[in-house]
Amino acid sequence: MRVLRAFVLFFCSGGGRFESRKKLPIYALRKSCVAGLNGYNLSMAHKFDSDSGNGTVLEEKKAKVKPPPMYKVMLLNDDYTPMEFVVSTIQKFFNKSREQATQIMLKVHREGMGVCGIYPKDVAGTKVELVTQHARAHQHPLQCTMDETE
Ligand code: TYC
Repeated sequence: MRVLRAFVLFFCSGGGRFESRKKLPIYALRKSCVAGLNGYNLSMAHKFDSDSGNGTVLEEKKAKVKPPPMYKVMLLNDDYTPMEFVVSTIQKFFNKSREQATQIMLKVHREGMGVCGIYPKDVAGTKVELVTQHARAHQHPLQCTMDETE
């Protein structure tokens, strides 16, 4: 390990192929190499490497990554679709047990609407399409819709 570190330090301080990066302050390159060798904080190495050569080290930006918007996929009640068909549909497309599917179906039947699952937009859209196709293929008017969560 010591030999390897000496070897890397030699190259990083301008003795090797890194000559094209000579303008970077040597301490920065050394630090980045040692950090890499020791196996911690590789992102620090990145930070030092981003030194543009005039001694100015750019500050790291805080990552502002929002989670993707999520969508509820819901079934609506109607007077014609058989309860059994709704239960089997929920099981098939929303990966619910028979008991869970029955509870969701009864909620829709009593309250007019019920949530079958929450997914990213593309997945939710696909579920709505597949459930609607499935219902139409069996001549049922079952309605499936989606809505962004708060
Ligand atoms: N109301 C229907 C009936 O009495 C059952 C039903 C439940 C239909 C849920 C749609 O999303 C639904 N046969």
